[in-house]
Amino acid sequence: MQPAANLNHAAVQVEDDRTGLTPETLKRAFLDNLFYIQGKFPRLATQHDYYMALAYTVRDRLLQRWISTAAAYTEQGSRTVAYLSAEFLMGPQLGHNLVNLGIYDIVQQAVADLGLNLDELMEQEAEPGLGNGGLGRLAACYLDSMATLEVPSLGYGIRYEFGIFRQDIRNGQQVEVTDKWLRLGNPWELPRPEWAVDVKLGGHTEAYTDRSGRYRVRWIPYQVIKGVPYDMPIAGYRTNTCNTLRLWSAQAPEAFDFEIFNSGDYLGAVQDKLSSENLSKVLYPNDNISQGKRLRLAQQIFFVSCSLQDMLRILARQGLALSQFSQKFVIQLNDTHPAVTVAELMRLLMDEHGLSWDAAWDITQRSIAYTNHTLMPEALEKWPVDMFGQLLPRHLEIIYEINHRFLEQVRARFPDDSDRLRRLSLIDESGERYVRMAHLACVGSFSINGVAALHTELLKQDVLKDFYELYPEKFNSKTNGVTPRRFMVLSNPRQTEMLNRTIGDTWVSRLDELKRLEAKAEDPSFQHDWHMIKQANKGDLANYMAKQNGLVINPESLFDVQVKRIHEYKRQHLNVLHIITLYHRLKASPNLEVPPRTFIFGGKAAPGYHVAKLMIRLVNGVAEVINHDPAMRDRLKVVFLRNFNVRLAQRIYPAADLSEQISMAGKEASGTGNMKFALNGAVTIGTLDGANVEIRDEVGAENFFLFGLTAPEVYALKAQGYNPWDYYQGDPELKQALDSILVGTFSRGDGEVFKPLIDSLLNWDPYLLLADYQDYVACQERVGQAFCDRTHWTRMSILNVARMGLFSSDRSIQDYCRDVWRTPAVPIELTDHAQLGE
Ligand code: T68
Repeated sequence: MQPAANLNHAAVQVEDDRTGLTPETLKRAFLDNLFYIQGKFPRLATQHDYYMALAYTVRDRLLQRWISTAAAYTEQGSRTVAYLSAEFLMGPQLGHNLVNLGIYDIVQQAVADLGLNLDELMEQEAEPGLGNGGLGRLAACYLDSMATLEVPSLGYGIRYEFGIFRQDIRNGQQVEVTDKWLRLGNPWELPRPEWAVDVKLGGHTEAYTDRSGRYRVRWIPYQVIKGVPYDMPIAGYRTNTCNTLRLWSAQAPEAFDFEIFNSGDYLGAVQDKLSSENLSKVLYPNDNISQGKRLRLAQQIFFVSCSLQDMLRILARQGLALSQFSQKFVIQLNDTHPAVTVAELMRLLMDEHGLSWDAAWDITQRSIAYTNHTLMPEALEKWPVDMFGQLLPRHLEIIYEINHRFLEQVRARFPDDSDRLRRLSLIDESGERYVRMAHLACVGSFSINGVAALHTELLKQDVLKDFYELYPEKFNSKTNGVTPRRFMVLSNPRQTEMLNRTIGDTWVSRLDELKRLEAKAEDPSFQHDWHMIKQANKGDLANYMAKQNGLVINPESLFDVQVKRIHEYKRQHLNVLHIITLYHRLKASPNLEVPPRTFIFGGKAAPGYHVAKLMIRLVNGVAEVINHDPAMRDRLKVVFLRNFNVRLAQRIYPAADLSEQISMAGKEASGTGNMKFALNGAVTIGTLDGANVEIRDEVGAENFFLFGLTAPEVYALKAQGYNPWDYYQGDPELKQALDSILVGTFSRGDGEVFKPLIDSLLNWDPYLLLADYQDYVACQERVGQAFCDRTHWTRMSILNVARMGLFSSDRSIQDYCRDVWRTPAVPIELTDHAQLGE
């Protein structure tokens, strides 16, 4: 796959069992770890034992970099990005670490020499699914890029005991199964109990005057919870840098164990202990919806407080003063989930470290930057003031004071504009009173960014309009990106090998170099090889679908793929309406000339989101009918792949011909799946939404299938009064498609099942499926025709890859470093710290 690592061992004399890279050393180390860590020998070992032994062998090879990196940052007091996120959707670690260390091939060889298969061992890993979708995966891509670009960074989040649920499909319906990813142990983490901190919850506050006569506030909490950090290594691609992802696990504080003795209420104390540990028990499985649950707010303050206390500890250990906080750290808030940072940093600086309001506010505002990820009103977090005050009485006081001072400023700038004050206030007082977390984030940050150009524009014009008028200088746009290490090198070895052969291998960390492929787009022999690679990848996915879904899939058919969270705004059901239409057309005209197609879906629905679950059921209902219709054999197939996660994503992108990015314009903040598909040679069918706009600009309009209303057209249509019924009555094919669902064609004759879904479309249709249907179906016809011209299609595929350089997460991170963080790179020298006296 790639040449052995350019491992900089200049400074390191020993090539021992924990660092050596010859096949002999690797094999010895592997067997040693199997024996001494797993306590197994080959005859008794399971595949999972072998996986663990290999994981420890690889981890050993990361540790020198990890420790050298930590030492360098400590010694140099390097400016560090603290990336705060409630989600890190890391995906499997083994393969990715092998790629970044540059030891994939040599380890594969060593493993094969032992009679084992690397792919099978990688399958043993339980993936850390500590995120829902795009937001969590973006955080993981950014960690990879920060390490690759040698940017000092610390990811901070929660070590959920249960990540995103596993999705099973029974009778066409989603069933959720808990994700016990830690059950067999996690070789990629090191617990650091010595750096545990306490987090307070509940109770009340008291005012007092300190010895110098100053007014102070003391918080008497109802409950204290201990946060224990677990560190994961984040290796850069072929650099010596190995940064840290620090995840907090909630535990009962030691005091509990002591009280158990004294109070005599042993079981009661154990109960309390269990309830403390509930805090980091489970990831909330909602994407783009805020539920307003107390436990969720408790999770947020828990990881935020732990992380800020950790930063203050690091600051002190490096001998820096509190006033230097914003020089040492820049805190990036990944959406509003960690927005309570603004109040907690104020509290720590004032109440625990004695700073004045003004000094604390100065530090806070200089240190925090906020990224918004959504335009969905239901995703904007707000907490009932009562609930907030019960859990965080001191933070509520601080937020009131921030609000008071903030509104004073607004009043000074916009006198007699009480409407504006109401709109800007950190407290929503229109009904039940709420704390608005996005407002807190905007006031407390020096930078506010959207995740694609269109998204940022819509934030300025709509969702955060008043803040834009107040602080235009804070606003900036940072178009998302994805890591080519995981989503090309690791997941698509065939395409990687061909790119390496054609343009060398430097594109992996300089993605614009893909441009050089353009010269090959017309070359017939290159086109042929390109096509064969796609076919081979499709063959692999076809085999997987045969095993998983028991279907015979023709790898020559057009693989038309939509994988992402299931959500009405993402419009998987628009895709389904097209499938049904095509089905009806083929039934009516069996000689219709269309290429055979395989429609592939994947994605999880939030467990409480009934319409999304119905959408899954609809896909499976349509699949059942079409896949069993002999007239559709070799023409249409519909597949729902269960349990879409990072590992499955890596199988799917390389095999896609067509990428479905069909959200209603103005709703998808950016999308990142769109980038992963195009980087793997899929052509996009999409609306002018999120980063689709920029992708189309880059790859060229002639290499992108555009359809649908634009964001301004969506606003206009809604303003003028949208009536879906008109479209239903006006288009016989659309009517036929909807009617067939309604009468039970795809639910074994049961006309009730999909009624809520169809009723909502006919009476309301908030995401304008019916308005976009005709244009979508027409666009799909053009897709079908284009696919039949293999040369033309292959050329589009090559040009898509060649022109996707902009969408590397390395470029996104460089933009953040330049415009927001001002963090210089810190190259790491490898030193041997495994010696006493150092
Ligand atoms: C996604 N947001 C955006 N949210 O939808 C997507 N929400 O357009 C964008 O590309 C991506 O962020 C990265 O910027 C999410 O994924 C959530 O997952 C989420 C989780 C909890 C609460 C609300």
